[in-house]
Formats: sequence, C-alpha cells, structure tokens
Amino acid sequence: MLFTNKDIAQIFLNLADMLEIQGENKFKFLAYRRAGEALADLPRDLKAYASDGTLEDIPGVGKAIADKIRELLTTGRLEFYEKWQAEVPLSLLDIMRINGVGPKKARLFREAAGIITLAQLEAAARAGQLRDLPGMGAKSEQKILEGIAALARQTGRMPLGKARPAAEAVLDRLRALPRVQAAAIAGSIRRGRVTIGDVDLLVASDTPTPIMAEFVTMPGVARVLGHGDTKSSVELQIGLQMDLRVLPVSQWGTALQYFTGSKNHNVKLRQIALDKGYSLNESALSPVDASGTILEDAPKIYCDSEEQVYATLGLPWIPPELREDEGEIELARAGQLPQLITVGDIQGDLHMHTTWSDGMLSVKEMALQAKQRGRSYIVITDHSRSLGIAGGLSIERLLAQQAEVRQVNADLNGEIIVLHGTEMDIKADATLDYPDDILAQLDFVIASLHVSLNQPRDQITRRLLAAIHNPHVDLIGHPTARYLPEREAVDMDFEAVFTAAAQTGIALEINSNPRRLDLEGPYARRAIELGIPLAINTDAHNPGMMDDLPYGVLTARRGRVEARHVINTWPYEQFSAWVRARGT
Ligand code: DGT
Ligand code: CA
Ligand code: CA
Ligand code: ZN
Repeated sequence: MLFTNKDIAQIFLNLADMLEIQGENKFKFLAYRRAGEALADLPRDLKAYASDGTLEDIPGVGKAIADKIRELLTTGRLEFYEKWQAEVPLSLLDIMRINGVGPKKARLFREAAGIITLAQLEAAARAGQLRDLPGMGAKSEQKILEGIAALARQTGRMPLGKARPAAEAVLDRLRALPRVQAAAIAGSIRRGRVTIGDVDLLVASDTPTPIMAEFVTMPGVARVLGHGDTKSSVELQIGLQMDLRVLPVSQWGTALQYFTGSKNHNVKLRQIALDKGYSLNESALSPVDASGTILEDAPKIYCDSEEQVYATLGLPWIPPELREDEGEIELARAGQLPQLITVGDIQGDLHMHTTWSDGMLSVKEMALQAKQRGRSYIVITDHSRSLGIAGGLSIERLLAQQAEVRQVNADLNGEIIVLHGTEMDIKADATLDYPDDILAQLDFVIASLHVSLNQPRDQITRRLLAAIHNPHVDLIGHPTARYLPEREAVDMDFEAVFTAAAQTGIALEINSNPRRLDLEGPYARRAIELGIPLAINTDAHNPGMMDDLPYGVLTARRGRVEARHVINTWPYEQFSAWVRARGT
C-alpha cells in the first residue's frame, strides 16, 4: 500500500478527532491535529524526509509522531490507529462534519443512543429521538437536520477565485452603509488559501443593527443561519457561507488579527501573550495573574491596529499569508521575515494566448491590454501543434505568427516589448512538440503538461524531466497541471523534478489562474530554497484574465517568495540577458 502525504495527514487528523471524542488529554489530540495539518502541506514526499532522517525537523512532528510515520511507510499499517478505530469507528467522525456538532455531541449520540453513522443520526432526528437527550431539545434536533441537509448541499471547499470576488462584493455593499468605520475580509481568504471553507467579514461600527439587517436581507442570500448584533451568518445561493462580525473600532486590531487566523498561528500568539502576562482574545489583551486568571481590575489593552497587537507581543507585523504557524513567528522574532513580493513588482507577463490558438484577442490587442495594466514586456505563447482542440500552431503557422509579433513589436515602438514564444506540449510519450531547430528561433519557450495527466508517476516524471533537460525550454508552465475543482495535481516525483530544475537553471511557473495557482505556496517555497527561479504569469486567454495576477502573487507570498526570486519582476534587459544565457 502506497501512502501519499495527504493520506498520512488524514490519519493523524482522524486520530485527533478520535482522541477528542473519547475525552483524552487535550495536548495529545492537539498534537495529532497540528501534525496532520503540517503534513498535508509539505512540499516533499514523507518518504524523502524519512530517508534523510529529517522527519523530526517538520514543525509539529516529534519523536512519537515520526515513529508512527515510519511505521506507516515501512509496514503500510499503524497499529495505534487500528486500535483506535476499534474504539471510535470512522463513521462516527463524519457526524462531526455537521455544523455545531463537536466531539462532545458525537460522544453523547453514541453513548446515549447508540448512533455511529450520519444515516442513523438523521433517522433518529426525524423520529424525534434526539430531543430528550441531555442538553438537547426540539430546536437543537431541528438544527441537526438542517446541518445534515447543508452538508449534503456542500460540494466541499470553494476555490479562492470564486469566494473572494463574492466576499468583495458584499464588503463593498456594507462599506457603503452609514457609520461604517472599517471593513475587511479576514479568515482564509485574507491568508490567500487556495480553497475556502467559509467567508469571514469584519465591520467596525457603533451601529451594528442596520448593518446586520442589510447583511441578512441582501440579494443572493439563500438562508439566514444566524442574526445577532455582534455576529450573523448567511448561506448564499452560490453555496457559500458568510459570517459577519460587527465590533467597535477601538477593537479593530485584535479582531482583525483573531479572525484572520490561522488557528494555529493564534494559538501560538496567545501563548506568547500569556508569557508576557496577558490573555489575548478578539477584543483585547487582558492582564492575568500567574495562574492565568484575568485580573478584572487591571486596565485592558485595546488595539485599533494589527501592528499594535504584534508590537505589544514584541513582534513586527506578520503578513497574513504567512500566518500558518510554519515558523513565521520565529522568523518575525529574529527580525528575518522575508520581503514578500507584491503585485507592483511584476514587470512582464510571460504566458498568454491569442486568436492564433484558443485566445480571444489578437497579438496587438493583448499587447495593448497588457500595457494598460502596467506591464513593460510580454511573451505571446500560443499552444503547440499536437494540441488540436486548443488550435495548436503548426510549424508554418508558428513562423507566420513570429512575423506578426515582430511587426506588432515594431509598431508599438517600445511602448511595450512583445516577444515571441510558445506554450509547447510535453507529449504523452515524453517527447516535445517542436524540434530543437524551431525552438532555437523563439524568444522564450514554455513547456507544459496538458494531456494524459493520469499516467503513473514514473511516466509523468519522465515527461517533466525531458522538458527540463532540453536547453531551449525556459519555463515549465503550471507544473502540476491541476485544475480546481475537478482535476487534482498529477502524480510526480517532486524531488526528482525540483533537483533537475535546480541543476539546469530552468524556471518554474506560478500560474495565476485561480483554478490553477500552480505551483502552490509550499512548492514555491521549496523551489526558492533550492535556488530555482520562478515566474508568475497570468496565462491570459482574454483581457479579464490579466487581472488574475494578484492571485498568483498571493500564492507566491504564501511560499515566502521575494521579488528577486521571480524572473518577470526583473527589468527587460535583465530578463532578456537571463533568457539569452540559457541558450534559447
Ligand atoms: P476556512 O474557513 O476553513 O477556509 O478557514 P479559516 O481560517 O477562515 O477558519 P474559520 O472560518 O473557522 O475561522 C476564521 C478565523 O477565526 C480562524 O482562522 C482563526 C479564528 N478562529 C476561529 N475559531 C477559532 C478557535 O476556536 N480558536 C482560535 N484560536 N481561533 C479561531
Ligand atoms: Ca473562514
Ligand atoms: Ca468562519
Ligand atoms: Zn497557457
């Protein structure tokens, strides 16, 4: 049995739930949960860490957890997990996916009513058998049924590119109301996660009532899940849950910090606060005594900015994209936070399509659109000949296109520099779609996977290595080829691919299309650690897609990427010298 990192992560997350249901020591189950979250995000195979002997360098992985990972990798089993499954069936964990049902309720349903599956719970609720259980009632029974229905409607987490515009639209609406002093998106959207569970909105105002009233009645609301003066929740017709909190502007800093998360980052900040004699929550820093009890008479510290929250804890402000408790607090404390890249750093766009293949605009129109958005150079990279469905270019058409690009470039007279390239397919048999003598005539060559994405790991890896080792190829486009939500990343040997990329000096792409965001943050971080150059491109097929650039930059920031790591932040001369040095 072969385990992916995500499989192993899930085992630890399940263990955390199992231990919590059984009322085990909090430190134990939190440790498993923390490890599970860390493992799901790792840029390398756990096998590689195991063979390096570096499992315990992973944040959240100590000796006990490392032993369990090794047991899984070597035997394909984990005795400890099997023992726990005998105590807490996996089907019971499903019950905790219902909104409002945590480990205590799951345990209650099982112990008092023998319920261990969602179906049994639904049947019991319909039969009115839950309302008499301790702490339950007719109303909470109804909530369970609603929760089960909501679960069935849920298609899982929503891509950032869909959730963020929806959140911004609501925020704009709320900002326009009277007496709104501040408004922001918090939660996973602010941190730039690729998929979003629910939207967390914050508004600072001294008049919450009309703001909440607008929120629960605005167009697009399918259901009101809660309506109060400090917190309301709605479910939108597009299947997205939104929470809104309204608070006094004097507490803006603590609230924004708290609701931005992540939870793990906050847990660590709270510990730092305690060490300094404060209890930190969403409204204030409250002085505590040695036992951690809040001193009611001592004055609280209210923070109207996040900077003040971090400063009170002796830290510089930490960019939201880094707040995952993956070492960022230690970096902040040491004064070593990276100078994260910003959208304004991007000068060129190295990947875009025109009507020559499957794009919407001509070469000249794309150039003008890019210029309008402040780009100073672009590369036209249409699809290559074998990609028939996308109108891939034969060699003759590729050369004809080159003549057009040269003409447009001359016409634009330096207003924006337009280069000629290709997004060449890496074919299923690991050959490239154009011969070397043709590639040598192009200004810039991207190679990408588009077909036969379900091939086994060996063959996918072989294809990528073939492209990386071709001296004419400058960039691997969207390296894992994932396409949210329907297509997962290809199965590849990251270690081999990244090692080869580091050796040949080829660049890897962070594709800004919100359905791709590929490479994702943890991989981008690994790439720069190995000295691999990156490029953040839009892959625009129409002018609107050029506006996706912020998603790519957000993803890069999650990977701790700085402008200097990204070849299209460089001025044209520097970029062009880099390409020439690669021998294209
Ligand atoms: P999501 O919604 O799954 O994409 O992820 P988040 O991070 O937006 O999580 P969410 O919506 O549950 O909570 C928003 C933030 O609020 C979270 O990042 C940190 C904070 N928060 C929520 N619940 C807790 C909690 O129980 N403890 C702590 N420390 N923070 C919490
Ligand atoms: Ca959220
Ligand atoms: Ca939330
Ligand atoms: Zn493309």
